[in-house]
Amino acid sequence: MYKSLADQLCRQITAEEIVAYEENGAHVLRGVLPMEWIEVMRDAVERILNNPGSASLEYTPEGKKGRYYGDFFIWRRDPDFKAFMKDSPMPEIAAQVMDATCLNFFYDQLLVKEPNTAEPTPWHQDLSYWPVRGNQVISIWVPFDPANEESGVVVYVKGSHKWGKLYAPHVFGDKSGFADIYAKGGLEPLPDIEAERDSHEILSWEMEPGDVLIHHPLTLHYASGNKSTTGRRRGLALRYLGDDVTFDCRPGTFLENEKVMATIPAITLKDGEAFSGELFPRVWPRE
Ligand SMILES: O=C(O)CCC(=O)C(=O)O
Repeated sequence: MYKSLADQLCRQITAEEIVAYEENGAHVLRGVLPMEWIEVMRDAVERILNNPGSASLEYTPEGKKGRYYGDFFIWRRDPDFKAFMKDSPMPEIAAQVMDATCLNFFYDQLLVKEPNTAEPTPWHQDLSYWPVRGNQVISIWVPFDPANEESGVVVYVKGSHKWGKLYAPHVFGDKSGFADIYAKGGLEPLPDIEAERDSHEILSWEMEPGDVLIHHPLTLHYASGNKSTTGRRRGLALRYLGDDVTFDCRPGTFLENEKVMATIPAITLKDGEAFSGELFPRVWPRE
């Protein structure tokens, strides 16, 4: 048990919650994470913000107000991030929701929006960016501050994971310059969901620390900038892979993103192989 912190959920996940996730492609789980983990991770997030990693991106253009900070694979350099993905209740959430017998960890992604940050997270499906095939894939989004209309909740197009579509990735921020990589995938462009929002059923939940969001990798989602003048919005997404997931070496994924790839060891998996090894460790069942 890491630093004597609980590895147990604060409560069991209900069958209704799992059905809601399966039907809608996203759901909120209220009050599942012990506050002691939130406190450890708030300090850990500050360490990363003060010492950005080489894969990190500042999505807010220089000279503009606020800060939208993104970072990836942080667990590989920070022991608290590592413990959080492995020894906290997080893997149990993924295993229960997907009914998975085994889980490998894919990666963590920090998404911090400081007060007065205009830049949104654009509409996207996570799977578009990933060299992944399979259905037992889940993202768990954890807020370390209250997330609300003002500070920027994650919003979802209900049921979009069942549309049978994999759209082209959408570039995050103006500066990331990955548009030509993503174009290689030859995927259908994403419709302008923001312009046609009224024609979709949008799901969103205001959240408190201790709550988490779960979403399927094909569910379309978005989050506004942080309009609050005082409230921070620090979020962390953990991605877990279950039993049916294999490596997909199609073009146009983050495998071609030099900034991310420079921070991790070379991926030696072959197309169709299960994720494994030091980079994608087995985290469930627990050791
Ligand atoms: O935190 C955000 O702004 C968006 C989160 C997100 O896109 C994700 O977790 O996949």
